[in-house]
Amino acid sequence: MIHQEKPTIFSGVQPSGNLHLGNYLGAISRWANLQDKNQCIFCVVDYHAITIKQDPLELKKNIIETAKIYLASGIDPKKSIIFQQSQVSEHTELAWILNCVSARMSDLNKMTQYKDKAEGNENVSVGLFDYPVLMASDILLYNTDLVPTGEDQKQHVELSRTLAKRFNSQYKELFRIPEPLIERSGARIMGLDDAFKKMSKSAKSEFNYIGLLDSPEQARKKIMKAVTDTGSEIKYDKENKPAISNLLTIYSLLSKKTIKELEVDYKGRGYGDFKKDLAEVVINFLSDFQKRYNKISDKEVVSVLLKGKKKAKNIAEKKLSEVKKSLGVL
Ligand code: AQP
Repeated sequence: MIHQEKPTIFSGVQPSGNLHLGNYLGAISRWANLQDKNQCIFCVVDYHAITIKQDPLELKKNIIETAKIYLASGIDPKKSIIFQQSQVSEHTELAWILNCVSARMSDLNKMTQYKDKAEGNENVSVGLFDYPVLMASDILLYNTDLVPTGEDQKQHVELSRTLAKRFNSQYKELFRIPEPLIERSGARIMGLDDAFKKMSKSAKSEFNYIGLLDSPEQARKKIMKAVTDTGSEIKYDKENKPAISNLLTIYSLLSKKTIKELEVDYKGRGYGDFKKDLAEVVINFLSDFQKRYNKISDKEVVSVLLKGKKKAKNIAEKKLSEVKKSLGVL
């Protein structure tokens, strides 16, 4: 049995640029509230980002930007460990071991995110296919209890559970079985240009997402151009009004008004009025967020990541050596 005082939380975001409201509302904004009652570990998962081609200079900039977004969102390095995945080599080492002893082709063939990203193209990297195994090793190295994520990552957390159970039953009870932590609201923010697909950094059009670093003009333009549904009623109805339901969710989460209150406020008013007000709410949020973001220097971020690396490595090394012993390679 592994004893720990506080539950351990692990989560991460890929530094693939253009972090958006979906990443914020579905994941990062929830993290700060978890810091007091849990041991929190937040990772900039750069080795996940390279499953898709990245420009080296852009990637370097995006790693700093992502960690800065964590800090601007209230993640406190005195309470939580913040680090860069590639700097703790135990992640890739454990991924290889899990690839060999726990993961099966049939498991990975079921992963819907791979299917969405590969879009039937066989000429994609093996890393893109194997991404969920690296994610499992990220989680399992730290005795994680809970993984706060958006809904799109639920299947990957479930795979982590399967891989951990297989290893534990075949070798030794070394891995804690993690649970996904998914909030009801905001877990799947949809694209502004297509309410049937999730908001995504790698979307083909910038009108799909509101970037956390977008200017007020960009944000306003994107909201005003957002797709709407037939009819003119402002009503939450995911089945028949997916676009307005998505905009209502964003409005509610950023304004702290309930969806019911918003429906009452906008009764008898059209989409135009609603979008104008939503644009203001989003711009206010971005302005506050960016004020905090702009106060943080790159130097400060580098120092936070270095300190975080030492703490993370300390935990990861111990777990990996136990794994290696049980495999017979140490
Ligand atoms: N649209 C979304 N709504 C709610 N949560 C979301 N997340 C992502 N998109 C939404 C959550 O954000 C966290 C970080 O995601 P990621 O960077 O690891 O990659 P992703 O899930 O693949 O997100 P993107 O934005 O679609 O990135 P790209 O386009 O680079 O793949 C996760 O917790 C995720 O659930």
